[in-house]
Amino acid sequence: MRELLERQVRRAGLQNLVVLSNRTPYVFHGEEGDAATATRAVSGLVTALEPIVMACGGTWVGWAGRTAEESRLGERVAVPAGRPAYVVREIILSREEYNRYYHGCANDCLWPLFHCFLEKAVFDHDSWQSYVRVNRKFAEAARREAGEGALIWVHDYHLALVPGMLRKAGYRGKIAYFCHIPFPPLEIFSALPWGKEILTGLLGSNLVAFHLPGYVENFLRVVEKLLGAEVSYVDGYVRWQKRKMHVRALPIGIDYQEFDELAREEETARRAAEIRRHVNTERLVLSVERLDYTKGIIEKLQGIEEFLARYPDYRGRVTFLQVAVPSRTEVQSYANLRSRVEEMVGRINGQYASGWHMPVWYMFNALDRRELVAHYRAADIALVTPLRDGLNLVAKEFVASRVAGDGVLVLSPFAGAAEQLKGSLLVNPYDRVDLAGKIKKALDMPVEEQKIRISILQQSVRRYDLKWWWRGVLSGLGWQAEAHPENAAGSGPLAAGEFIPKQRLDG
Ligand code: GDG
Repeated sequence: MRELLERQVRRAGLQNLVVLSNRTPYVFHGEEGDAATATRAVSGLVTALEPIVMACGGTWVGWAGRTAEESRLGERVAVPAGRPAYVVREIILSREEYNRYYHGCANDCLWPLFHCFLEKAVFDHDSWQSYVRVNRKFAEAARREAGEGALIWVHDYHLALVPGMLRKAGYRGKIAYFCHIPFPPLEIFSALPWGKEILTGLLGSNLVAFHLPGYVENFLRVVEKLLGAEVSYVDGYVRWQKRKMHVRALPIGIDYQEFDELAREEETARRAAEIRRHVNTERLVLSVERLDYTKGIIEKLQGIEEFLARYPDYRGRVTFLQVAVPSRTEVQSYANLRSRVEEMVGRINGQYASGWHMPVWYMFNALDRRELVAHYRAADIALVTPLRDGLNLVAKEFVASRVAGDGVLVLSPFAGAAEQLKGSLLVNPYDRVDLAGKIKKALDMPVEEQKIRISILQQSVRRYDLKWWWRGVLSGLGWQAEAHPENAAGSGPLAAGEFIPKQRLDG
């Protein structure tokens, strides 16, 4: 994988990669930015991007978890400790910026709005001003890091103004922007008081990319209506202020080989067997996600409760294991969500535990990578039921880790990944009766059918992997990128339908 990514970079003539995201993959602790004592950030963005930055080298600009009285540029640290592959350029936020830019604007306004939870979005003008200031700091840091032939690659909704700011400051090199979350329809986006500023910011890029064709269409429509720009839905571009920007749908892939190999290791198999012995159950149903309202954990627990009420034969035989990764823990509404989840787990266990059997096991922490893959292997079923999710990598990782070829993926159609993962069992996460029914269907599914479905899913996840995605980014920027025989499909303007396998099984 690494060699191939490196070859693609050489072929494109890319000399320096500067990645910008709100958070870096490392969280620094204490006074000094020290790679040896840093901890890892858990997020889909980090999982997806880090293998590329490890292979290409370059600089990753972002917040590494430290705040101070005054914001400033922090450390420049080569990571990982002992075998450095790239540099983290730390931005230290002031406490005010942390509260306003990060929580007030990014978490409380843009995150709910882009996920279509309009009623949760808070529009605070002071927070917006802070967002503008922090975006400027990121833009300045990026300019300092980028030399000749560089690509500045900006990620996610926290930094939407950066491309436009770079252009305004006279930067002429290539800029790409990737949005990891959904892009909302015009009717929702129009509620944002600073919508035009966000669009102007994004259009500083040469390439703006989203996971799905539907998000691309929403974006083009918004640009057309709010800015009056010329757009092409067929060829995927925007013409505006004498510049042409390409807009693509490029759903992120995972490093399939890494998950496959890790899952096959003896140590992982041994650990998976150990997990099964500990849980001591006939059937194990797994969920893994950050504790966030978009992930639908409450609704899923309601479905589990309904399942146990409706199908008494399964009581004492099925265990649901919920791994909830701590996220935005200092935000009151997230703390409230955690209390509600824990209260529901307690209630379900209180009602349905029998003997030593607990129907729901719950963990509020992150697992390390091997442990995560061991859990993917140990489970019979993965329940991935977000209310709305840009893509969802957990679903893909579960599929890649099923090295015995069995298992069932129960998936919400509101996860972007559902467009690619056609062998999954689709469920409406808002409907507890459907959830209960699909859990039963998954438990009753014959192994032969499981194997057909997993094999279809694996073909798709393997083919549209991380290399495919990176090649799509490079070619979207007009660079020749080397195809790999395994995933040689091109990436058209909207890539619509291209990544949807022909074989289908009904959910
Ligand atoms: C955003 C978008 C989009 C989870 N628990 C543990 C752990 N993880 C890793 C998984 C996976 C990642 O975190 C989660 O990625 P998701 O894609 O599921 O979700 P978000 O964090 O919300 O990601 C999402 C993604 O960006 C990429 O564009 O798909 O829609 O919301 O990789 O493996 N990793 C470890 N221990 C855990 O306990 N080590």
